[in-house]
Amino acid sequence: MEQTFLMVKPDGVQRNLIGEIVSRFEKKGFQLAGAKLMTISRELAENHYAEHKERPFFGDLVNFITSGPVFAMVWQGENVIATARNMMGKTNPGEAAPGTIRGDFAVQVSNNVIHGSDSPESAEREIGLFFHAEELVQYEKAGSSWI
Ligand code: 3AN
Repeated sequence: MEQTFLMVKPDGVQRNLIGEIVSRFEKKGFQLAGAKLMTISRELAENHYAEHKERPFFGDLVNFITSGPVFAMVWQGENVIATARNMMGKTNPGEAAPGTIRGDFAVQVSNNVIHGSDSPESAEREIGLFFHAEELVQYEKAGSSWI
C-alpha cells in the first residue's frame, strides 16, 4: 500500500490546526500509520530540505521549520501521495483553491501550514528521515472495503 509523509508545520501547530488536518485525511479514507509531535533539529531540517539548499529562502525555511513543534505523520492508501498533494493545494496559498488545506488556512508561501511528499522517492526518503520502522503500525481497519 502506498505511503506518504505529511507534516503540520510550526504555524499549523500554533494555530491549532492539527485536528482539522488529521480529520481531513481520515474522512477522505486514508489510514494513519504513524504520528508524533516533535521539534526538528537544524540537521534534520537541512537534510529534509536539501533540494532547496541553493535557493535564497533556504535559511529562512530552516529557521521556520525548527521554530516550534511540528506534527509528523505517515499516511497510507491508494494513490495517497498525489491525492494528499491535491488536498493540500498549491505551494503558494494565494493560488491554492478554496477547499484545499492551504486554500482554506494559509496566506503566505513561507507559512503554508503543511508539508507533503511530492513523489514516491521523496516519500520513502522523508519517512526514513522522520520515523524508525518500529514507529509505523500496520493494522486492518474495519470497514476499509467500503472506501
Ligand atoms: P511544497 O511544500 O508544496 O512541496 P516546495 O517543495 O517547492 O513546495 O517548497 C518547500 C517549502 O519551501 C514550501 N512549503 C515553502 O514553505 C517554502 N518555499 C517555497 N517557495 C518559497 C518562496 N518562494 N519563498 C519562501 N518560501 C518558499
